[in-house]
Amino acid sequence: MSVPRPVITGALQGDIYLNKPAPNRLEFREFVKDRRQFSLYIQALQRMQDNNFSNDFSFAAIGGIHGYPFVQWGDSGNPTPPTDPDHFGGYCTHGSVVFPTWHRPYVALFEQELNRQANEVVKLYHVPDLEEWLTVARNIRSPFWDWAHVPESNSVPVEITLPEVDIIGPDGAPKRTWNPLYSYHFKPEDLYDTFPLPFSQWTQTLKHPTDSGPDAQSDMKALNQTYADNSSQMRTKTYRCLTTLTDWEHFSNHTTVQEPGMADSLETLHDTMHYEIGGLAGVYGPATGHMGDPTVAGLEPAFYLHHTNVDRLLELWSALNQDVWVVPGEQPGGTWTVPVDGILDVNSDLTPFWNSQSSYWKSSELRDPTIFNYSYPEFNDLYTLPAPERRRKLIEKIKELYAPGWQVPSKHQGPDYREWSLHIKFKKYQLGAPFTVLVYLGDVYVGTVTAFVPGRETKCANCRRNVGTEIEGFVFLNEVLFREYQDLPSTKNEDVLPILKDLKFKLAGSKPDGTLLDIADLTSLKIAPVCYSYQEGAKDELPTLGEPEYHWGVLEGKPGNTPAEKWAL
Ligand SMILES: [Cu+2]
Repeated sequence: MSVPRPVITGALQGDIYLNKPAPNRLEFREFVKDRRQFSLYIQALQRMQDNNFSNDFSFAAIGGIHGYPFVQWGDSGNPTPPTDPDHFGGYCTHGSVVFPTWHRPYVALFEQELNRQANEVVKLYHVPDLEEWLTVARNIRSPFWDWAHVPESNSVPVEITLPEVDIIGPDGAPKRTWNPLYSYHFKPEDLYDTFPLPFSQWTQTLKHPTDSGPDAQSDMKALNQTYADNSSQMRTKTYRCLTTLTDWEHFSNHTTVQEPGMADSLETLHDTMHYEIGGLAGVYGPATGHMGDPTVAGLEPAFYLHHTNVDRLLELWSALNQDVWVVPGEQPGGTWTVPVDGILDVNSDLTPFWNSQSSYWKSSELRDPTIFNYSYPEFNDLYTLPAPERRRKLIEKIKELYAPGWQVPSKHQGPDYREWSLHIKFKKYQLGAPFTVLVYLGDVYVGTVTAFVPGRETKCANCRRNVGTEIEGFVFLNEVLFREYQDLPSTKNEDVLPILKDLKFKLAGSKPDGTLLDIADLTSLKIAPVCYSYQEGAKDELPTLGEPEYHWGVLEGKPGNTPAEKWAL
């Protein structure tokens, strides 16, 4: 071995605090308010993007770990890609029990280089307040975009939509510069021309492409519209995920679990945000952007704002479920180093993330993010509290952040109150393309469940062995019921079931030849309305859910209608 292997340490610099074990990763909209911090972040990201693919710590090389160009990173695994056409050629693990823990060192790797570059950039500064700049540089961490915390503007952070941004330059004067969050511009050595169509013809990453031709641009209006239409549902989904799931199988990934969990997994929430940021052909625009396809998503700069937040949600959930961590499970489709359907557990190597010259990080070592020298602000001041009090404070914070923004009308409150949702399942590889199932009540859009899967022309070409892999998610109905049916007498079966006859389902996404997908194409779709009694509880208590009652077969004549006996198959 001639060149040392890249070892993931997390950010190397950072100060010691009394109220937290390591510097905070900050919410992006808070993060940008510190102009020094934002200026260093933008320039650090520019330098990462300027670096060449041959540098393991360049933006392109880090992004390429996730999927394309399907090459070895950091001397991990075979030097050549898997030859089996059923075998996925990236290192990322989706649909498996290590989805949350694999992405933890991945974001830490990004953050490690971001912090290092920020500390290089600050050396160029010759300003009177240099001490403050140096402090900011040492403590800079990868910010998270808390997409479930909906701002009054109901829009995405403006900084990801602008081609240029204003920063403070090394001489202390304002400076306008190109925005590395707007897109990543490919270099020939990134091998982007080996990506499948339409990605091979695009010289930069796109969010909601204006078309599938070579001149496509990002349509930021479509991005904001998609976010706005989904934000309230995503907030409800995030709240239900954090407060109702209590085991790793349901929480960690989107693959169907026999016993229903009543909320989206962390990965399912994450999948829909990939669609919201990248776009899928058919709803707001005509083409799928990079974030919508896992083989190229790691090259979109907003990926890291999103995945830092996914890591934070993992931390919030883990703090409420301290005895729960990775359980054994399969890796459908395999990865660069994991065989198809290989069994993974808490001691599996999270390749390609070296923790020394000869060993990899394992999920068992990654329970506490302090190991990568970062923390989250929700935990500040809680570290020294006794466990029960710490838990109560955390629940209170989660409720403040995510308890649904809509109110249960007073006439519906009480012991008879029921929550309604749709349990949605489908085979994720059935259409050979990423897609999302859209739910409407009458003509009112309600929510979606997304298949964040590679397009057919990728190396996971046929995925025949995993063609049966089923994923699941939920769409919550009470908000739209209360808003659109104000005369609704109660949330009991006899009052709600007749309304569900107004449900409509559509599909967004396109075939490799560009033609739009239709809901009728998704023959594996199964949809069942489900309800349960629901009590919110005190501000520092988790909600209580009653036994779920499934209403199979009531969507007669609609896509996905499934009789009870076919549901589990
Ligand atoms: Cu992702």
